[in-house]
Amino acid sequence: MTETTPGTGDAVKERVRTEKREPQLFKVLLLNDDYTTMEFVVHVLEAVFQKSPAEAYQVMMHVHVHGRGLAGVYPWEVAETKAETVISMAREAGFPLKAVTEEA
Ligand code: TYC
Repeated sequence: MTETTPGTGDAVKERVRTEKREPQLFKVLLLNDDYTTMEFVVHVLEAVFQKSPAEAYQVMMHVHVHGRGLAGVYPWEVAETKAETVISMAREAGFPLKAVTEEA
């Protein structure tokens, strides 16, 4: 969609609407499993999602009890990168921890 800018005489300016749409946001969710240690999940939440130790513990316990929980909300590319970082850290450490993204 385009708009015209009034008050410019013959030189009517046309502007393509690029910056008016909000960036689409995505949730990064952690999933529970029986093998990843609580300590490792807390570490990931602090390191990748900049949670305080208390927040990280709360989110980890929410995932442990309810099966999944919100680690953070980001633009698409950031959300995908964080989910991949979680998975590669977990595989490196030998844990099956999963992280998924979902439209916010
Ligand atoms: N359920 C795991 C345990 O009891 C802890 C855990 C929490 C694992 C959150 C994954 O996303 C997770 N060791």
